[in-house]
Amino acid sequence: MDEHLVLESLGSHFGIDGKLAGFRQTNGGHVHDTYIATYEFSGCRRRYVHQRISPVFADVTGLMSNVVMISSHLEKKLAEPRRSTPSQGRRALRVIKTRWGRHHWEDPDQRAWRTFEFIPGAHSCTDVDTPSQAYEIGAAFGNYLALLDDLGTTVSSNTHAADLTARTGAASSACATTTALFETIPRFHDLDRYLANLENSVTEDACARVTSAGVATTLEEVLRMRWIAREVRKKISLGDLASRPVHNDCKSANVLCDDITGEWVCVIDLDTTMNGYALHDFGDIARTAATPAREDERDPELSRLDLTLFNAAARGYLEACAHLLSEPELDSLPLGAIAMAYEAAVRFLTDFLNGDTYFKVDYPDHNLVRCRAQLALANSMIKDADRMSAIVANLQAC
Ligand code: GN1
Ligand code: MG
Repeated sequence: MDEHLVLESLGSHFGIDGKLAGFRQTNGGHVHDTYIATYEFSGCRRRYVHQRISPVFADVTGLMSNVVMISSHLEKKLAEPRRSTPSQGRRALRVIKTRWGRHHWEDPDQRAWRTFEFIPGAHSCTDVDTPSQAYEIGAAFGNYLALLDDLGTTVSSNTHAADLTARTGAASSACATTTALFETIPRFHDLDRYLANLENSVTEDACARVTSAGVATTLEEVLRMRWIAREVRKKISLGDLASRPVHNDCKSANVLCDDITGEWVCVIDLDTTMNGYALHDFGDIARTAATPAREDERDPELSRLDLTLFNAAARGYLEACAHLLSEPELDSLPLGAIAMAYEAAVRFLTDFLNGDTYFKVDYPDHNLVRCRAQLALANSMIKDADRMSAIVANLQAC
């Protein structure tokens, strides 16, 4: 069905009474399609975010039960009067239900759509140029981890349990203490899995791209760096890293910052929040907020770690959550930075070889460009690994 016709009908499915005045697509996010729609209600205008959910999420009911559970938990926590974190102006995402009380709606082509309240006066922090911006990104995600720390102890029989019950048909009483987050994408940060996928893609070479210009050199470099996967596996197999609710996609663009003060307002894109390791969250913060280069920078000289930005981002993160992290977790954070830049490189190269079926691209070799930028960043982080460790050690001592 034509996308515009679907967009025009969304207001009626999501119980938005006003008249649609217009919509625009945003360019944030590599997997979902996101639109900001304006509705008119007797002379007033109100905006909503409509999102078409990517098919990479196989179970939308499970996904949305997580999103609703997390956002209502965050809303409650941010409203607590005695929070040590100033929560004025801080917000949680609000999901708009369909007219039938569900959290998503399927269009005639079985594509799932959801709707959020629009958060005015804030922007997504795609570009990070200053230490104060880097600090806010770190602080937003550090607070996210801290706010979710008691998710397991405060949520009991709730929407999540009810949704899962509806889906699985399980007796609802059995879910009274269900708190585990639904696993929206299994083995999401398993580098070995991503490397195995890459090897399959090389063997299949579905789009005859393996022999295209320069690909062999990039592929060799990626494979030479697979020791990073071994290091992460080793660290995790020691068994002393806590598995806790983490965001799992802590890129700077997933933080909304106030248009005037620049302070973080809201963490968005909760879709991959699952039990996992702090090193992956911290790693993505460093990958996106500790370099002024964009994820798809063409000049490898520019895709490098900036230690001033790193220090600021790490400070923001650790001020908010270091008290919850164990010594081994804190020690693992710099490896997380290297691992996440490398993981992104592996995934972008795989998708390039597969013909760009997972990440949206703006031009034909976009995923290859992204891969090379992330490789350059990973290499720069490897060179500065000791400095990153010293910064983390120094900040945790504060
Ligand atoms: C994807 O969709 P977006 O842009 O929030 C991806 C992340 C990657 C990121 C790279 C579900 O996130 O894992 O790190 O691109 N999300 C999924 O920018 O695969
Ligand atoms: Mg995401």
